[in-house]
Amino acid sequence: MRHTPGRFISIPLDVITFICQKPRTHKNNKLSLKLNEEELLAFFKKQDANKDGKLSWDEVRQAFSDLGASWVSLTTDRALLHADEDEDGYVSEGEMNKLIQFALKRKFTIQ
Ligand SMILES: [Ca+2]
Ligand SMILES: [Ca+2]
Repeated sequence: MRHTPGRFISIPLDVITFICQKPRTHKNNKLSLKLNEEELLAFFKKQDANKDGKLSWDEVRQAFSDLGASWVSLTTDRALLHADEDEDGYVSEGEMNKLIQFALKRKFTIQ
């Protein structure tokens, strides 16, 4: 026998297509729940990485990224436009409520 069969596994094209199109799941995909106001507040407070009591653009961006938002940077821009009333570039504790209202409207869930 001159040709030994190859050892590669042939994968049907539709399986490959399925794998490629499968949305990336969050690392902690134990539960998927819609967040209420209180949970969002707790969630956003946790995003204050440098503990200065306010959320920077990067911290808000990370929050929306964790929430699985699409167009994360654009969403962050919109969120800050909505929440950052004194336009200092940060969402302070007093402005946090506006950020939550913004997030609530978009019905984010944690997965
Ligand atoms: Ca901060
Ligand atoms: Ca502000």
